Amino acid sequence: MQKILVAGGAGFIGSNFVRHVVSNTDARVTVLDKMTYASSRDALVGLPEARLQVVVGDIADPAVVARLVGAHDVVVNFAAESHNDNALEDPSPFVQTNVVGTYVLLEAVRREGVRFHHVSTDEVYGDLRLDAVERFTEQSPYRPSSPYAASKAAADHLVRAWVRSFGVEATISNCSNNYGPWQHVEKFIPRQITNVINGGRPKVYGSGENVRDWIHTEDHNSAVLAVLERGRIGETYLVGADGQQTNLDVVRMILRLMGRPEDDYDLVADRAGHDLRYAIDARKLRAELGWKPVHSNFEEGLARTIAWYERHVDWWRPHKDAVEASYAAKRM
Ligand code: NAD
Ligand code: TDX
Repeated sequence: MQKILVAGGAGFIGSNFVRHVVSNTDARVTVLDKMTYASSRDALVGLPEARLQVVVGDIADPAVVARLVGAHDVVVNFAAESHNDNALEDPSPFVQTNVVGTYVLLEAVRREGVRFHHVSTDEVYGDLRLDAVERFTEQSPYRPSSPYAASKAAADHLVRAWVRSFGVEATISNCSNNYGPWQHVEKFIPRQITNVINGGRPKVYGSGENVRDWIHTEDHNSAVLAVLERGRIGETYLVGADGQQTNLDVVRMILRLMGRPEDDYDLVADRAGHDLRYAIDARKLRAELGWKPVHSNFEEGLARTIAWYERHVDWWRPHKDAVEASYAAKRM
């Protein structure tokens, strides 16, 4: 694995993956990123120039993709429109990037015979009941509930079909909710931390009883690298770190860690079609590839994430007002 093309490498998880690869392998990395509102050049600053090249371009643009793919040994696809609330406002970029973009990458790796890894989400499996202990496995049926999840599910199906029909050497990982540095302030945990830093209150959708299975983004990326290096072609690996929490419990933890009363939050309008619970059974990844998370204490990881947002006000503040104005217009 000498040269890796990382699509979406300027986003929250993709940029962390680039750092992980530079620190843990000898590979050279090319980032292909459209530099949407969700990207950040700052997240790639400080990496050695000899190891990293950044190309601004769209994964759905066949010419750009064709020019790059053949010059690499591996393509990893993090590029996506990633925020559920945006997909409910306008699904079109989700279909374009997540479905058509993945198709364009698949056609290029098919032509060039290049190894492909596709980064996906547990949301393709729909949701689980709150009062059950069941978790998603690699055998769970696809049952996406939201436009975002449906677009990711469509992309997964394309990858599987390209493996079976064309012999493309691909793997897929489906991960649970990530947290950590460089996550956009539109997302749940950064939104609440930055609300508190700004002297405001966390905003919890609906009853706050919805459950998400949190994993630190560094643990997600060590899993992606393990799948790239040791995963079996054609296989899917679920990635999760046994981090189930209700949204209310996360908000109370943030408030406590930031020295505010635990009931100092607002319940706001619920998200349409809001998935109740996600939970990952990652036994295949652990047993087959020997992967394990290092950030197993969620409260510690959250405290470090809070400290990071406190130190990086200059990075998130320019985006904060617009994000909050858009939520306020929806009473969220
Ligand atoms: P993000 O929104 O922070 O970053 C996405 C990146 O993709 C941005 O840099 C953006 O500019 C780029 N991009 C968007 N459209 C593009 C296009 N057409 N061409 C090239 N680049 C484009 O997203 P994230 O949270 O880092 O998620 C990365 C991947 O991981 C996504 O595929 C997402 O579905 C998946 N995932 C995310 C989570 C999570 O909790 N955030 C969990 C599981 C899986
Ligand atoms: O202000 C908020 N208040 C709130 O209660 C926001 C922004 C969210 N929420 C709730 C909705 C969810 O139950 O918090 C939970 C997490 O919300 P998001 O951060 O929007 O994440 P989610 O919709 O669960 O999807 C995330 O995980 C799976 C990522 O955004 C996806 O890209 C990934 O695939």
